[in-house]
Amino acid sequence: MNKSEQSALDLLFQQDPEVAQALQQEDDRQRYSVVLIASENYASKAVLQAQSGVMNNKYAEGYPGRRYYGGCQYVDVVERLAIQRAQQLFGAEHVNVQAHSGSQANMAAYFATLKPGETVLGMALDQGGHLTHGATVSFSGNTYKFVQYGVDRQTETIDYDQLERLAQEHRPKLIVAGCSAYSRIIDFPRFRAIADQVGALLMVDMAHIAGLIAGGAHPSPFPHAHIVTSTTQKTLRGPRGGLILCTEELARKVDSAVFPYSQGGPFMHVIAAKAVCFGEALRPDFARYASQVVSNCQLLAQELSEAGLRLVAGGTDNHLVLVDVTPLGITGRDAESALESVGIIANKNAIPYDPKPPRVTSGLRLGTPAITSRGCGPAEMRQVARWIVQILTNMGNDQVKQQVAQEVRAMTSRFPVPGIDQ
Ligand code: DSN
Repeated sequence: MNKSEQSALDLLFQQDPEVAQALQQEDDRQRYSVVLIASENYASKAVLQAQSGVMNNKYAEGYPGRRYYGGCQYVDVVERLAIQRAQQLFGAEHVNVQAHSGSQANMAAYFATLKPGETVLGMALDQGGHLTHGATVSFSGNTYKFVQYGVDRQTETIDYDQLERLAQEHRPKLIVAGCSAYSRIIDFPRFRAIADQVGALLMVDMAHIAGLIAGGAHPSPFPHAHIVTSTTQKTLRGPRGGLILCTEELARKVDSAVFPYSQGGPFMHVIAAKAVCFGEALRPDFARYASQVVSNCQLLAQELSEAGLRLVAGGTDNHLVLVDVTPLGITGRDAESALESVGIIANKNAIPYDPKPPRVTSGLRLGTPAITSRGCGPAEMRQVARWIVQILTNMGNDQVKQQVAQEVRAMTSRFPVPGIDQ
């Protein structure tokens, strides 16, 4: 923390010690944890600075050059920069950077392409999809007629033949590709071919893999998708927020589905931070980071597999790996909490065809974006895999826990925290 950041924190401690203390504790928690949540990352200092700046104060309904408030000349600059940089990064015809989150980006994408009650194909949440891809507890599953596809029981990879059959049978208006717990490459050309067979539009929710796509470590959904949604905080390593990219043909519908249809004033401070994030992702070192995220994850997966753990879909091509912990005689919930007790932070996750409920689960989702951003490489991946195996095969052994907790503390102390130390 530099001098001016310290004095800002001191000021907050004087004015609101309870909030300041929680911030300080969260800072420490992030510093001394091995963060393996696949959707989390460490944003840079530049991203955090833009996001906490004066643009927080500005109302700017509308779009650059077409606002409903005065005083928008500087927020126009950052929104135009964010749009241009995202276009360059992903090769999209049109970009909307105003969606407040991934779920709101998906909501706007549906509003732009569907009428209530129309049929959509989406991947089931318990097979690796997302709440907003048609789960009945989400607006998506209630507003539209979602038909859910999933993975093959044997290979645990997307069952494209089933997808094709469902498309032929239900003639959807839209097919949604994209996942929150799927470790293999998504075949976007195959999705598009199936969409074309039935005259559907193809939407890709690339939230989890956006940073890999930007860095060339996963095939791009362009030019296959008609509309692409994302968050900016996951592998892309930006501020928390949403993003929509689409063809020129859908541009007006997408913009009006965001504002005025589903949102009011855009978060201009977040849009400024998105511009910084896209600028960072355009640099050559971002491609190195993206490729390291994948190679770190593959090494972690290989080490876990060699130690006897069962990996869903047999391994990984991306930033996450899903471990079936049932052969160890434990649940995902047990695994999450045992690892947390030694400073390794991951999340329980349903595995395909999981008989256990979502608050228990049979799986553990592990991801490498955050530890890669901290500079960890092969040696640390081997070490992290050893710790995970030690903890999960010695549940309730306090001596093992104490030893691993000390080693976690020692390792995390050696790696600077992006956004906090550098
Ligand atoms: N909650 C996010 C995740 O962890 O994958 C998806 O929105």
